[in-house]
Amino acid sequence: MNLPFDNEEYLSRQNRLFEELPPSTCLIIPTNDKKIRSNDVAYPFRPNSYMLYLCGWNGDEGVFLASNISGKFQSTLFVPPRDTKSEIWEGRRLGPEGARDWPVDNTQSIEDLEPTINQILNDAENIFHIQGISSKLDSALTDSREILDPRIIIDRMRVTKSKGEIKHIKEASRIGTEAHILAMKNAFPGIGEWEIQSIVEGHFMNCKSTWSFPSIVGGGDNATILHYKENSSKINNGDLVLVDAGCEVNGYASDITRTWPVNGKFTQPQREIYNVVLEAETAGIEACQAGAAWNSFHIAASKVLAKGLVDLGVFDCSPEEALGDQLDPDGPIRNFFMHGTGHLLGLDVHDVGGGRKGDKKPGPTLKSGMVLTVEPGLYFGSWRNDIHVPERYSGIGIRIEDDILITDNGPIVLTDMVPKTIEDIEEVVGIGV
Ligand SMILES: [Mn+2]
Repeated sequence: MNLPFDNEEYLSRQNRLFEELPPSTCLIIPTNDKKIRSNDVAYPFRPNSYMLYLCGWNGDEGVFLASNISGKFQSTLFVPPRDTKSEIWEGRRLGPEGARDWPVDNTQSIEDLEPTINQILNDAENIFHIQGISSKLDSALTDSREILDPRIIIDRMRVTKSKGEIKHIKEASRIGTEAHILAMKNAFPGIGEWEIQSIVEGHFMNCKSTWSFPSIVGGGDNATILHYKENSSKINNGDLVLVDAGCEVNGYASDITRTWPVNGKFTQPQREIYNVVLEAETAGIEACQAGAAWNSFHIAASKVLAKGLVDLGVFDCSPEEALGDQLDPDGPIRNFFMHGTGHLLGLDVHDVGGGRKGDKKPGPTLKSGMVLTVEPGLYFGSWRNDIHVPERYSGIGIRIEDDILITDNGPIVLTDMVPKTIEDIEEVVGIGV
């Protein structure tokens, strides 16, 4: 057995959660369902993050069940039973016997889950369960009373990372850093976006890691599509390429973006926009101070972008007018900067805890131990016909993204080894070809 954390860490998470749950509660956390890709082939399996967080079970079936009925805390992990016939095809199973080392009081066969749940539904007053993860469990629990959602509590716990969690995020940042540098070194005019993707993801795989989200590799205008996923165009001499890619270590993500000229030399207009985004990113990172409000780094970065675009003549107004007068900048700047400036990072690349545009919850006040991304960008899609796109910058899309650890002594950039200044980038691009 080789879990990413020692049992004490898992047990303390379970304890902290139950300290906030009412007495006579039964908590049921399933892992993700297997998903069919086509016919009888499944998509690569990714365990559910809440399951990983609470007990580390990473198998493709399993349910974590814990209760505090009559003041007695008890936890059980239900796992697939040993079954030679199935193991011949799908791989060896631990079975309940082999899973005994996991941070739970008991292990049982998943086949015993239903009778156990029925019993516990009788005994417990409150049922906490995350719906929408396992369709089987959702339907098994439909006829019971009101289902309560434990995520409000667990998400708050997940926002601040432990030393062990930070170690895994640092490792994901390190591998991601290497992958981005490899891509820069081996690029040349005419390279396919998919070839850059293969360099990046090949390195992830080489490091026994995997992507934390499908990699975005967009050359020229494709960089102006925020979640571009085709990665199927060749990148022309003179174009920039935006690479937004990160990997996962023990479930913990990195998320890095760099934008660079595929021929190793920025043009003057590219330079102008790049330096505005870089200055905005620097200001955003500087604003990541413990105690600051969640949107401080968004406002700091947006202010620099607005001023930069006014100075470049993109806006014929004051920076304040370009920014808009809301706390969450929503002025004309949003024509060219449409997304938030960052998000929490952890077991999910867009981690739980709030703060994303459209989230019901505002983001948390910044605190030591939080990890987040800072990623301002400017996008001048030549295909936009809803707004006026200045000719000089048409076809330029630039985003710069780093992973930031908040500490009481200021922000630490976990991905600061990826070249970022124009000088450093021009020195690296193409030197491996
Ligand atoms: Mn991101």
